[in-house]
Amino acid sequence: MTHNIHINNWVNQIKNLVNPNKIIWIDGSEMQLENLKQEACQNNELIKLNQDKLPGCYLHRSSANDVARVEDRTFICTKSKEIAGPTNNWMDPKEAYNLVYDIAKDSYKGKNMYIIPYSMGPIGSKFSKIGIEITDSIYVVLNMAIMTRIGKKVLDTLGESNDWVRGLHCSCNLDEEKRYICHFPEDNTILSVNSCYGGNVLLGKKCFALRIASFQGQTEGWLAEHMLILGIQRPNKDIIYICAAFPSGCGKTNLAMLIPPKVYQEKGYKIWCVGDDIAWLRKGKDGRLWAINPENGFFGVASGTNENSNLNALKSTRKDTIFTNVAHNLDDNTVWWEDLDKNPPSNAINWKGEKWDGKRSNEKGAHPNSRFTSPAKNCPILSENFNNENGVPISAIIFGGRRKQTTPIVYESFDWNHGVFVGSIMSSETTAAATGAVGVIRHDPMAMLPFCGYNMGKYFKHWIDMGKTLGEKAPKIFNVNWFRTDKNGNFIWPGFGDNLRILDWILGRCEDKIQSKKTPIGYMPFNQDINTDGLNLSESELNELTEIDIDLWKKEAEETEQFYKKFGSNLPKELDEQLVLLKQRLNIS
Ligand code: GTP
Ligand code: SPV
Ligand code: MN
Repeated sequence: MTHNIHINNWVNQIKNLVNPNKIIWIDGSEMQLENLKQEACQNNELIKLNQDKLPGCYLHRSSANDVARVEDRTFICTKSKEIAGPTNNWMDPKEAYNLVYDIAKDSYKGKNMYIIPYSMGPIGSKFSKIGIEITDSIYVVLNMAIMTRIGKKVLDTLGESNDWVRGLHCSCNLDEEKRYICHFPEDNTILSVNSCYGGNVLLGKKCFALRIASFQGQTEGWLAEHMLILGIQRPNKDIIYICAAFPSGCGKTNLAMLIPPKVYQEKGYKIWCVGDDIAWLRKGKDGRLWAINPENGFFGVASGTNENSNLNALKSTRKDTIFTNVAHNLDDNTVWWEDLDKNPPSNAINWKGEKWDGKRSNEKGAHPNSRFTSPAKNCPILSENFNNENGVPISAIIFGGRRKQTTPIVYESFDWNHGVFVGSIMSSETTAAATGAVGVIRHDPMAMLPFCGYNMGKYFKHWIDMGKTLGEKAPKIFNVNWFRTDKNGNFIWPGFGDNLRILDWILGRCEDKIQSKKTPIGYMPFNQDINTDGLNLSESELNELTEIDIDLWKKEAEETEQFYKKFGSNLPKELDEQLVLLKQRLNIS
């Protein structure tokens, strides 16, 4: 399908390795995708759902041992361990190629080899980058067709160039012990074996658009971040765009598609979604920071998504969507997940493929990390700038995590370097998006711990340098926490749509319209500046949300000091200085 000699050589090399039955180039045509859906239904890889209620929708169940990203089996394979840094698993590239090629050898025997040309970002935009993924899984092809821009036109745009990312995925036999997700940022290559799940195998997403792209961004002067992008429209004002980095399962999709509370709707507030997971950020011609969403769809958490929490996300899933690991309602051939509504189906199959009575069973019908893959164009509030090849200008960057204590609902950094510090000291509870224990607090700087493709000390320095490049035009940096709990363990803040009340304060600060309180950790709102109209939130609850417990923060500073030690001389001096300043403000001698 292409004359590009680099691609054809690589395809040949991989063909000889994996030994497929047949090679199929994915051209992006509706007909080809339709045929693949039919074939997947015949193989039981997909189940066709009720086409009246859910047109174009399918259900997929992954293997029970393969339901989330595997961070302990994800590797950055660079010449030296130091390039990968202390927060990544590292493997010597030669060793990694040998190991993975050995597993991949002949693994396509009797199977088809699908070649997917895809673009991260609008095809042809100077912000965009191209990848080729080879896979033996129709499920992967169909998901990539939703999540990225695919097909022949991508190859036409690439022409003879060798500037593209190689990605090989082999399902093999889903052996956990032989599962490897290996990245070779020095040769723009990704190898993924023995998984068929989301972030492990949709190689355009976390593997390319974050791990490889963050490495590219460091050398080329831009940032690849685990961030949503949204626009906020207020009456008689220009739309303001912001980015927010929260760890996996901590509310990006929900914030990106937020529905304003009634009092805000009445005033004319509207939210426009540009992206829900990944942002590529660069300095624009006007000197400001501009962002594009490199993806073309949403791979969102299904569990918990409902009419009240996120109607826009729910609506996005009503057509042309692939559901993974949700419950199958046999009565009407639709899907169900926990908290979709209060009426679980009795006659159903759970995510494991077992008979399941939702009214009686104590087990969950959907996996907590069950997902929907929906085209971005389904989103009722998709921004008109979604396909804009220049992206959108960013006025504020927000960091945030899932913390029961310590971190207040919102605070603002004193300046860019302090903002980088605020991002670097982020900690958050782990969620079901990755295998391993859930609810464990860990450091997750900028929500990039599992996704930074190089030494995080150098990554912090790159952030500091971006601030220097942007100067006066740099966005303000904030931190939020929707997840503070009371003594009974209940969330104090209502969250979801009401998060707009906090965004509103943030915009006021960006416009220098609202006064703030200076605290040891940053600028904070006065209670009267948080609009609580229509909320059932007492003054004392608001005080709890904005409380700074100095003892807990002293612990936080000590923790940070320990964490920073990992980076040795790669930690930029600016962050060391920020830590000293924080300790001074907290009166730690
Ligand atoms: P990934 O796709 O894994 O990157 O996750 P995400 O960051 O997009 O998180 P998502 O918006 O899917 O939310 C994950 C979980 O957090 C869901 O169960 C939501 O119901 C819950 N959640 C999201 N926003 C809020 C909030 O404001 N308050 C509370 N209490 N829960 C929230
Ligand atoms: C995440 O875990 O942050 C996700 C899902 O967005 S995955 O694509 O599996 O990485
Ligand atoms: Mn994510």
